[in-house]
Amino acid sequence: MSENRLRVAVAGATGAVGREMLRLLETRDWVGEVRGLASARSAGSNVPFRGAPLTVDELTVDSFQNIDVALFSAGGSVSKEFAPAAAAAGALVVDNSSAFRMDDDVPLVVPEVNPDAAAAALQANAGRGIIANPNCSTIQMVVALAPLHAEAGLNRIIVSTYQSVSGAGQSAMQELISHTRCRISGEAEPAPDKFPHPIAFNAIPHIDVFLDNAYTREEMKMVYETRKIMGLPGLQVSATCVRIPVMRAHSESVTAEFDRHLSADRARELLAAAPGVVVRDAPGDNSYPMPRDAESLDDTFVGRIREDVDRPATLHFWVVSDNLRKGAATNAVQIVDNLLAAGYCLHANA
Ligand code: NAP
Ligand code: 12T
Repeated sequence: MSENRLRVAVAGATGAVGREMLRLLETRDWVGEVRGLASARSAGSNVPFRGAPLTVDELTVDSFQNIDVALFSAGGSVSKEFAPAAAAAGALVVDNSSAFRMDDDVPLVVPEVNPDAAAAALQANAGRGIIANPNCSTIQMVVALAPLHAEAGLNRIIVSTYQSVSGAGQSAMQELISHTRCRISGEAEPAPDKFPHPIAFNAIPHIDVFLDNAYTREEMKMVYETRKIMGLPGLQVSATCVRIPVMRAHSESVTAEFDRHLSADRARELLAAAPGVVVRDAPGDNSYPMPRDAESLDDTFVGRIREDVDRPATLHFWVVSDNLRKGAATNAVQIVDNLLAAGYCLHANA
């Protein structure tokens, strides 16, 4: 078996997402040798893997010799610079950044929604050897919407997000901790660094940069990525993305308009049977999804499912998932799981 295992590189191994990827790779029996890569700053440092320290190497164009699968999570500019080299060296790249998501010849994949799209990356003539992992906020929303769309035909989404600080990386998590401490002890807070305003005890309706249309790039990612993953170019989507002082797991209030009537009971039934979804919807018991309950889990949790007060084909619900897990590392690793289960050989130079 060991010679059949895949050699895996994690670019961004010291980051919030990269560490989570390593944790998941420990659980997969297709994983053989693992290489941890980061910038020159972290070269020589260690990250935990399989109960031992894994030495981190500097990411260079030569890092991907004899690598079968390269998981990238080191930012868009790093992906643009190094992912094509990794693919050219024979590795299948699963990229977590936004660098390639909207490229026509790069599949954007959520296994519960469009699993068959991934194989296009492996086509000898057309594939670029790169699969893009969608934005965290988009992933958990489409996981919940896909089973409802299959039944009732989705035509419009209005979504507001309540996003955790870990989406902005490890140093953003430190900023929430240190600013919260200052705020409680009465010390002066340092100037915000990872956020445009102090994040402690706050809610900031601004994630990523503002665009000319007054939406943020994070909001427009939800528009374009949702259309691409669901294969619905005409789907109407409007998003408001808000950062809140939560460490892990994003929450979303979703309003979904359908072509046909869909009752809340039927939606609950469909979601309960859907892969990767857990319904937590018992208001009488104060049971609904919350970020603290979703931490370090792979599922997408849905609750507060209810019919619109006025419109018969509109539902509202609340969806929560760990952005570092299903929103990033889990989805990326599941893409590889699925290709292997479908019988694809992912060995470089095979
Ligand atoms: P993070 O905690 O700040 O970690 C960044 C990682 O990238 C670190 O390992 C860092 O290594 C590495 N890195 C930075 N510059 C580098 C360079 N020039 N060369 C090589 N490595 C470099 O950030 P994160 O939250 O893990 O996010 C990383 C990426 O994942 C971003 O692209 C982000 O957009 C994406 N992301 C995607 C999702 C999603 O929705 N799918 C969710 C969260 C994040 P050092 O230790 O050397 O600095
Ligand atoms: N700005 O993968 O700040 O496109 O929470 C993910 C998370 C971009 C992305 C964030 C971001 C992405 C964030």
